[in-house]
Formats: sequence, C-alpha cells, structure tokens
Amino acid sequence: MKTKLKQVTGAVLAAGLGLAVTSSAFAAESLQDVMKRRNLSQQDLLAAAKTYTPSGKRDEFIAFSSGGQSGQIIVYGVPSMRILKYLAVFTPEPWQGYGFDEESKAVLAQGRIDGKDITWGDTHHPAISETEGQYDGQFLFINDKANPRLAVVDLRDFETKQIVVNPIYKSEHGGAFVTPNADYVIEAAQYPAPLANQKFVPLEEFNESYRGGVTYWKFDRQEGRIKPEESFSVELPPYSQDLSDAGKGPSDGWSFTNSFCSERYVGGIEKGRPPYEAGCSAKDTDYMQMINWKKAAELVKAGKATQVNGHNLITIDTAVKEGILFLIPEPKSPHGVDVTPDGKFMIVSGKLDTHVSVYSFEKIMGLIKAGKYESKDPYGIPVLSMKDSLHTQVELGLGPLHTQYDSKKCVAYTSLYVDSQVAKWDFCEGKVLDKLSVHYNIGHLFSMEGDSVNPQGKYLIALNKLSIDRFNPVGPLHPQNHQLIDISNDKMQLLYDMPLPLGEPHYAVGISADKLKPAVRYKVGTNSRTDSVHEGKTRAGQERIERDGNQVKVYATLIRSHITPETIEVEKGDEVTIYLTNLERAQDETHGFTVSTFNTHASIEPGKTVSVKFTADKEGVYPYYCTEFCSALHLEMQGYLLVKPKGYVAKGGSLAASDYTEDDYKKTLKKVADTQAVIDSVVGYIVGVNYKDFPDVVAMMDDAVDQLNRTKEAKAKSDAAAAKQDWEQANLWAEQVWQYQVKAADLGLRAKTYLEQNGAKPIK
Ligand code: K7E
Ligand code: CUA
Repeated sequence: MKTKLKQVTGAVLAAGLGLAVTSSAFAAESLQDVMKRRNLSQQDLLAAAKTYTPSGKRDEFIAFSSGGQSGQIIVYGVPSMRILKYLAVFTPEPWQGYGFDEESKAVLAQGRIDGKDITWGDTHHPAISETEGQYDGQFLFINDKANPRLAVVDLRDFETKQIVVNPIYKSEHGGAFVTPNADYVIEAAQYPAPLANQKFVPLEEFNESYRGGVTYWKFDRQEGRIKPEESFSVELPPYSQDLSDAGKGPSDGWSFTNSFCSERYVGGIEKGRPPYEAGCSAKDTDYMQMINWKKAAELVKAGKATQVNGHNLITIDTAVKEGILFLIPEPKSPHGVDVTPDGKFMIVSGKLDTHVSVYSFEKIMGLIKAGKYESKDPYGIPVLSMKDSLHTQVELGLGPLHTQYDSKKCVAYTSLYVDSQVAKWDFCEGKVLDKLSVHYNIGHLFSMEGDSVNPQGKYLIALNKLSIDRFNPVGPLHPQNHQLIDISNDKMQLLYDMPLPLGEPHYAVGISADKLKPAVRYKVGTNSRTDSVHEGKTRAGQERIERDGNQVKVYATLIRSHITPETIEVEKGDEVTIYLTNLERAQDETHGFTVSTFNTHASIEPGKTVSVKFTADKEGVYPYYCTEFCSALHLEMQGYLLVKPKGYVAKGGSLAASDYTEDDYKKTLKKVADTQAVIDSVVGYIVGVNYKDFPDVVAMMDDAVDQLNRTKEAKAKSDAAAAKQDWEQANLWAEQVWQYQVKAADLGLRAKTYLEQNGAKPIK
C-alpha cells in the first residue's frame, strides 16, 4: 500500500480526532551488542560504514552493468550497491511494457535478423557517451554478442531508442566502445564467417573466404540515433577479433582490437580433430589490430569503400594500400586491450600469459613512420615488432584479463581470472603495488569513470563469475557476484558482495551521479521511443472511439483514478488499437494498462502516450485495469472490453442501482466539507512559501488544480440531482467530487512534504 493513502486519510482524521502516540519500554542495543550478536569485526564495521547508505540518502556514482544473457542492463548505485533499475534492451520486459506495447515492439523489430524476431541478447559491454573523452551522461550503448547488434539507450529517460543489426557479422564482441566525442561506436566481430549474408562457404575455405572486421557506427548526437548509412567497417582476416578500445589524446583517431586464434585453426572434435581450444592457442602470439578510423572515414567519403549487404566496407587490400591497418604481435590468447587515460599506452592482458603488456603509442608511430615492418601476415598486412612497440611488460599473476584506471597517475587495476585477484600496479614504472584476493574467477572490473580520460578513483568493482559458496543457495544456477572495493587508499579494501541474479554481467561502467539528469515526466503526448508527438496523443475531453471498417481506434486517457473510456464495445474480428495518454504531471504518477488475456501491457509514465494493439478474435467480457498501484482508488481504475458477436442487437435494460438515500447524500457532503478544510490548510501553507521556485511542486500543484477544477462539473450534477431528490445520482456525483478532492489533497500533501524537506522559505 502506498503511503499516500495513509497521508490523506491520516490528515483527514488528524483534522478532527488528534493523534495517539505510542511509546516503547525496550532498551536500545549498543553497537557492541550488535557486533557480538552478528559476529562482526572492527574491519566489518569499517567496511559497513563505507558502503552503508542511510535511508533517503543517495549514491555518489551510478553503475550500468551488462545483464549478460538477460539481454538487459542493470543500473545500481555505488557505494550502496542498491539496484535501481533493469533497462530492457534486447529482451521483452513487461514492467516497462517493453515488447508488449506497439512503440517498444517497433524498437525490438529493428533488431530482427533475416526477417525473424530475436527476443533475447547476450549483452557484454556498455559504454557511456563521451565529450572530449569524459563521460557526459547523455547516452548509453551496448552490444549483443550472440546476434551481432548494438543498442542505443537515451539517459534522459533510460529507455532503449534504437537497435541496429550489424550487416556483415554473425557474432560480435569488441563493442560497444566509443570514440572520444562519441562520433563513432566501435563494434568488432568475434567468430569469423563469410561477410556476405546467407552465403554458405565450407570450412575448408576458411582462410580464403571467412573474415572478421571492425565496424564504426556513426552516431548522431543531435538525433540521438546511429546512422547506418554513414557507418562503415574495415575488413580483417579470420582471426577471432576480441575486445577493442578507442585511442584518446595522442592516440585519438586510432582504434585497437585484440584477436585470438590467429592460428585460424578449425576444430572438429567429432571428426577426430583436436578441438578449437587446442588449435587456437598453439602459437605464442596473436595480433593486436590497429586501425586509423579517422582516415578510414575519409576513405569512405572518398568513395573507396565497397558495398557488402548494402554496407560500406573497406577491404583489407584497400586498408593496407592506404596505410590504415597494422598488426602487432601480443602474448597469446589476449583478452582486454585498454588505452590509458592519457592515451599514450595500450595495456594488453593475455589470458594464458602471466604478464600484462604495455604498448607505447609513440613507439608504434615511430615504427610506422619509419616504415619499419617485421613481416607481413598472410593477407599482406604489415606486422610491427612486438619488442620495439613495448613500453614494458609486468608480471602480475595468472590469467590477467581486463584493466581499469585510477584517478592517481599511472595507477591501473587488472583482473586476474585464474588467481581470483585484483592487481594494483604502476604502468609507467612497471611495478606491482598491491594485490587483493576477490571471491572467485573475476572477469571484468571497473573503477568509476575508469575508462575515460578522467577516472574518478574511489571505488572499484570486481565482476566475479560463478559465485560458488557465497550466498544462500538457490539451486544449481548461481547468481553472479559484484564485489565493491575501496581504492581510495594505498591498500585496497574489500567492502561488500552483491549477488546479481540477472544473467552474467561482463562489463560495467560507473559514472558520477551528478552527470545524469534524467527527466521525471514527458511532455504530454510524447511517443517515448521516437521522442516525437504521438499520433494517439489525447487531451482531457478528447477521449473517443473511432471506427473505420473493422479498425477500431480508442483514444484513451489515464488520470487518478480512472481510465476514460470505461467501456469499450467492439465486434468479434475487429482490429483494436488503444492509445493511452497519461495526463498526470506529478512525478511518479505512473499508470499501467492491460486487457485480460490479450497478452498486452503498457507502462504509462506522466505525459507519455503508448498504444496497445490486438485482434478481438474471441467473443466475451474482458476487464481492463491499471496495473500500477497509483492511488487510493487504484483498484477501481478499471473498465470492460466487450467483444460482441457480429451483428449483436442490444436488448435494452438498465444498469443496477444501489438505492442511496438523502442521508447517504448528506454524509457524503460532510466528508466533502472536511476534506476541503484539509485542502485549504495545505494550500495555505504552500502559497505561503516560495513554492514557485520548485518545478516539481509546480507540476504537482498543476495536477491538483486540474483535479479540483473537475469538482465543479461533478458538483453541478450532484446539486441538480439533489434538487430533483434523485439521491442515487446526487450521492454518486458528490462521491466523485470527493474523489477529485482526495487526489488534490494527496498531491497537496506530497507538495507540502517536498517543500518542508527541501528548505522552502516563507514569502513576505
Ligand atoms: Cu566476458 Cu569483455 Cu565479453 Cu571479458 S568479456 S570477462
Ligand atoms: Cu492508475 Cu493504478
């Protein structure tokens, strides 16, 4: 039950009855008592103090974590580790109406491949849009490894706006990574395949006809959308491309992509061949693939790209001829490549090597300028000397994977998968500074804004896989474990374990909370998925049902606590579209909408217009209702869809009556008068302070005035009925007056509380 009801009824009662106060005779527990009872150490208390976030307090950072196989994104606060939201991206999610209303279905439909719906994703790497290399908090991108796709989330409303399908890959992994001004979003392939769609090529022709690549999706910040026609890819050999990163500072304009299985080994264990894992790690080195994407973009503009599946592709031959593609050996089966905040170094971790390798961009440029190549790979791509490209190599431990950066100069953190540790080290000097054991099999790790040019330090989070033994058992499939680590001091301190039960998160990013400025409502009539005015936008009083042949369009509105219209009559076989506009302006006055058994659901936040569509293919009576506990009379926020047989003729008759008396009517009038007194006192307070300085309060007051304005018509109807001594109608319309009052009082009390908590000042 929402507290609003309690507030209103409480206030109504308090006006007449006064309040009882309860007291307690129990002694309070001391900190020592609690430590003893819960078996906590001093160190535990210290950790608790660093992560505990008191009720009502907010987090300093917000993390966006991939949701792995859930195809979603998980949003949580740091350091509290409180989950705030799951963002529906590639997978239907009913709470948000995602995949159940027409607007979000249209977004999901952008992700269809070969004409088929794909209703899940394997999300790996979220990336926040950047301005000059710093997180700007405007957009979020994430990839789908399984079905090569990329999604755009707008952080103004935390909704997925666009899904683009990679036109040439069959899987991808090295995305999403943004260039320093988010001009491009990088997405690299993973498992090589023929680039032409639906083309069969036998595995025997792997070396000749299978390919990988890196795609650069052009992002239009103004529109908040990727422009596929201005995007392009650079073709790469059938080495399995892996993680990528964009250069910054001195290395801006370049991108770096690791590879594994540069052996180009093809397994076939069922035919007696050694498996992929053996053949793919036979050589000592794989290749880092360096691409000058700025020059590549110019080549595309100059018409030097070929078209594959209608997409711009710079072939390996063109890339080599134009001098925009180079290879550098790296220790075998590398995983992460992470450009340092100053853009001078690329740090590569080899899963099967105990070292991290720090490559010097300056040295590499020296080799390229001097034309000093060690060799060429089988596709004619120049290979630079690994030795001459390295700044240093540091032995960290077993299974280094990913690296993040601190606000302190030269300080990096690398995850050690096999050792289950985090290594803190200095990449300038090449020395280890500290090591911390984490729970188990750490994959990625992330520090706050730790892959930007301006890392914030303070916290590091370890993303552990396969969280055996850690939490209360919940069956053979375990949650994952995100571990919060304090990195503000020389020694790292483990603070907290958070189970994440929504797929396997790979990477996550953390941003200063004050950079996020999401809206609390939409402009009335907004289609949130296209950011434009919805064709079904409906204002109060414009509600209607239109029919054109068997097409029925319902223009409905929602406001506490009714849906207009309250009855929808259609015939069997009709195609029904219901446009739903939430007329509220107050924060969080969300309504939901569903019709029994038509597999449809919408979440309608203030101002939003969404539509649900279905064929009324069965006769019957189907209640519809609001699915969000939005108000005291939420359960009454209902209506009926009546699907009549074709050609049904009404039999006449009237709706059941309740026989209200004059007494009932008078009681209702008393209730109305009492509530009005509460409203008057609340309004007295609000207009006595500088409420106009608080936009949220102004919005609440707008809604409250709306509600009160409606009482006039209801009161006129009530008075007219009373004059005719029709106590039934007189009482019911008086009840409706009270409904409007209750909602106005509710808003008024919320506004008053808000003003009191936010330091409103009396006006003279
Ligand atoms: Cu799991 Cu970045 Cu996809 Cu490493 S990746 S762990
Ligand atoms: Cu609207 Cu419940």
